[in-house]
Amino acid sequence: MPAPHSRLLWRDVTIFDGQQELPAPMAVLVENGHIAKLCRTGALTAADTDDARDMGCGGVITPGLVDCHTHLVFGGNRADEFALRLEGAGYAEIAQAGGGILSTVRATRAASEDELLAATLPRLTALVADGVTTVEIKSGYGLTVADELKMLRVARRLGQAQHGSLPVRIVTTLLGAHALPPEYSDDKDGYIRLVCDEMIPAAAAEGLADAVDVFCEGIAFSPAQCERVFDAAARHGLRVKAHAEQLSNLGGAALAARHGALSADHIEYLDEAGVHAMAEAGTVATLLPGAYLTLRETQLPPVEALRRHGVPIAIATDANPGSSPLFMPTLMLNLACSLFRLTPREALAGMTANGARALGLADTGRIAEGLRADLCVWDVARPTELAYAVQPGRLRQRVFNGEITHDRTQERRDER
Ligand code: DI6
Ligand code: FE
Repeated sequence: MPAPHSRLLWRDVTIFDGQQELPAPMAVLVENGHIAKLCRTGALTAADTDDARDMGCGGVITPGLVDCHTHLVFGGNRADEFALRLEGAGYAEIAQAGGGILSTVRATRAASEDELLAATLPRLTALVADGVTTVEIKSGYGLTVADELKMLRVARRLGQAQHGSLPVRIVTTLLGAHALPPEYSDDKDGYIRLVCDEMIPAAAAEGLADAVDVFCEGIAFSPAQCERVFDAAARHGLRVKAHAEQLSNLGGAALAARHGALSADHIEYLDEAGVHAMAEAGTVATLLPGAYLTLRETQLPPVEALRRHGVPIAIATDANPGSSPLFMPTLMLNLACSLFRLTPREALAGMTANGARALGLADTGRIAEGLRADLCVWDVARPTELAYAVQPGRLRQRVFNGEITHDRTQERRDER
């Protein structure tokens, strides 16, 4: 590890600031965990360069990637279900037969907090190695008060400065209303009461959840049930989000928007009225091309309408054992373009500035003076290349909260 240094300087770089590419050549100065200066290289003063460590020239600097929708903590895996689907079984069909999400629930309940932590670390490591500096992690495979809190505790521990944690910021979301657990198989409303009256208050009391999510779908919960969850979240001062319009159109995104949701996610089946409601509320549209690909969806999200109404679009992995066992954020940049026809600029904004917005974070996801220094330096000439080619190994340097956590140029120097 290179020694920490208080002033870090990059020159003659191309910047993608979270929304757009800035005309090169630019310089970035990081000091005390923040972006102290962003200017043309030629505009640097002696005071800027004095005593600053030279971090190199060339390449592209983007904000650290923000993966705003993951289910990273889970027990077991669903490779068998993957094989079943290849033999023709459907995702909803498997779920209704007690497999799918519920098979992960069984494995997650059976695992201890330490076991879940150990299982999650390599997945989180993969995201971090691909440039992620902020990741949202949902619960939703416990479905009892104790097991949901266990999952959230694991997520919190992964990001806290202690042995076994990684240099990444973790935002947690309580997804108690993800699936109906078998104990409540003929009492959906009873389970929703448990979520509202016990899970949300307990997670809030322990400070374990930053937001509350629901799965609004025929195979999960109705809009009326989701609304009860949103009301309970509001009573505990928690922002909401929703898995909505993934397999059908129930109006879940518009409902979430009316409750001030940070984001509505998936939204392949979203209609114009839903897009309008999201625009009115400033709710981010989080598109999840990994789930679309894995489930071989054919209904495309309404990208053109989202653009027309000015709804910010985020892109995330949805990393989970069932519908998106894909732990590679930069792949999502490519898939968002190839499958959803986003432009490379939109895809990059989706994993930086708009991803941060989907989490309610204003201090990361963008490169601007005064913001937290969460940055990636890539061995490419133009930002577009990051979405164009799926090519691991291009992350030259990673800066988390002003500290270098990964530096290939240093490794090369050390080898000599
Ligand atoms: N939609 C999804 O894509 C994930 N959850 C959800 O509500 C899938 C979770 C899983 O299949 O395990
Ligand atoms: Fe999801």
